[in-house]
Amino acid sequence: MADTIFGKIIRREIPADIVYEDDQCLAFNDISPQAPVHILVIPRQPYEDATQANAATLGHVMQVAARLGAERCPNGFRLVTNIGPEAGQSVQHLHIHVLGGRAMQWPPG
Ligand code: DGP
Repeated sequence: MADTIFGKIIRREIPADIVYEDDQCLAFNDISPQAPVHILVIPRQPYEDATQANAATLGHVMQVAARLGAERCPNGFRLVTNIGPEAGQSVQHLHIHVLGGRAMQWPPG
């Protein structure tokens, strides 16, 4: 698949505010935060979206996202992954948004 800006972050070719990493994934603050806490969790493997990732990778990034949310947002948080143009996916590398630190609306826009 095509390289993306997130591939450059993984390879440290461009800077990012990294808050967590392990052998399978990286988590960093979103450049355009939509909430006081807005972290992106991405696998090192460049799957295009959640439909392409294997279960172990998807499970791992979701687990890391949930742990980061629980650590930083004691009153609750939201995990989101956008898939495709109508959902607003702008980077074609699987990423889980961790959003929290304020009350959320439902349904999302
Ligand atoms: P999505 O719309 O679901 O594809 O979310 C992509 C997110 O990626 C969006 O919230 C902005 C963020 N983003 C895009 N480019 C960069 C970047 O270079 N650095 C960081 N930290 N975040 C980025």
